[in-house]
Parts: sequence; C-alpha cells; structure tokens
Amino acid sequence: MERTFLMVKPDGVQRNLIGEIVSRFEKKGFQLVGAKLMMIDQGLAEKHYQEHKDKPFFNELVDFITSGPVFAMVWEGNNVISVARSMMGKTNPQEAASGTVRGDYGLSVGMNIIHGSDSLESAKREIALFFNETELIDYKKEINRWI
Ligand code: RTP
Ligand code: MG
Repeated sequence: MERTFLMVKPDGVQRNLIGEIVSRFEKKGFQLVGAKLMMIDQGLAEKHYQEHKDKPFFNELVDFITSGPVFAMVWEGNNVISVARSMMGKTNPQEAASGTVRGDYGLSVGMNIIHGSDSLESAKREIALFFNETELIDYKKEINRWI
C-alpha cells in the first residue's frame, strides 16, 4: 500500500488546524500510520528541503519550518501521494482552489499550512528522515472494505 509524508507546518499548528487537516485525510479514506508533534532542527530542515538549497527562498524556508512545532504524519492508501497533493492545493494559496487545505486556509506562499511528498521517491526519503520503523503502525480497519 502506498504511503506519503504529510506535515502541518508551524503556521498550521499555531492556527489550530491540526484536527481539521487530520480529519480531512481520515474522511477521504486514508489511514494514519504514524504521527508526532515535534520541533525540526536546522540539520533536519536542510535535509528535508535539500532540493531547494540553491533557491533564493531557502534560508527563509528553513527559518520558517524550524520556528515552531510541526505535526509530522505518515498516511497510507491508494494513490495517497498524488491525491494528498490535490487535497493540499497549489503551492501558492492564492492560486489554490477552494476546498483544498491551502485554498481554504492559506494566504501566502511562505506560510502555506501543509507539506506533502511530491513523488514515491520523496515519500520514501521523507518518511525515513522523520520516522523510525517502530513509529509506523501496520494495522487493519474493517471500514477499508467500504472504500
Ligand atoms: P511543500 O514541499 O512544502 O509540500 O510545497 P510544494 O511541494 O507545493 O512546493 P515546493 O516547490 O516544494 O516548495 C517548498 C516550499 O517552499 C516555499 N516556497 N516559497 N517564495 C517563493 O517563491 C517560494 N516558493 C516556494 C513554499 O512554502 C513551499 O511550500
Ligand atoms: Mg515540495
């Protein structure tokens, strides 16, 4: 079963959106396999955002993601990587459609509430970066046969 790494960013935590965001993915039919409230240190932030290290906004991005607690999660389900990306909405909340997390709650590209892995490769990399195998729980829900 496909897995992805999702994270409520510091702005989403401060704005009390953890419950709302978890609820959206639960109701969609995805299964939570791991989650924790945590601080990201400089080293982890730089690794997580390594693909952006040469971008002009890199320092700003690292400062923001290390500025307060985040809620890190691993979710499982059919096509969860791409479906979660569409539920998040476009990177710039001003362009994100209503009904998406960023479209409904975000206003600026720097503070866009949520992160989600953008490919199978980045999902694998990010899950391993944030979670130990023992923190990821494999379990069955009866409800899954109705999805
Ligand atoms: P994310 O990685 O956070 O899920 O977001 P994303 O895939 O939609 O966007 P990505 O291109 O990976 O960019 C990572 C984060 O960098 C910030 N950003 N700022 N100032 C800018 O022009 C700019 N562009 C991107 C955003 O916060 C974005 O989520
Ligand atoms: Mg990205």
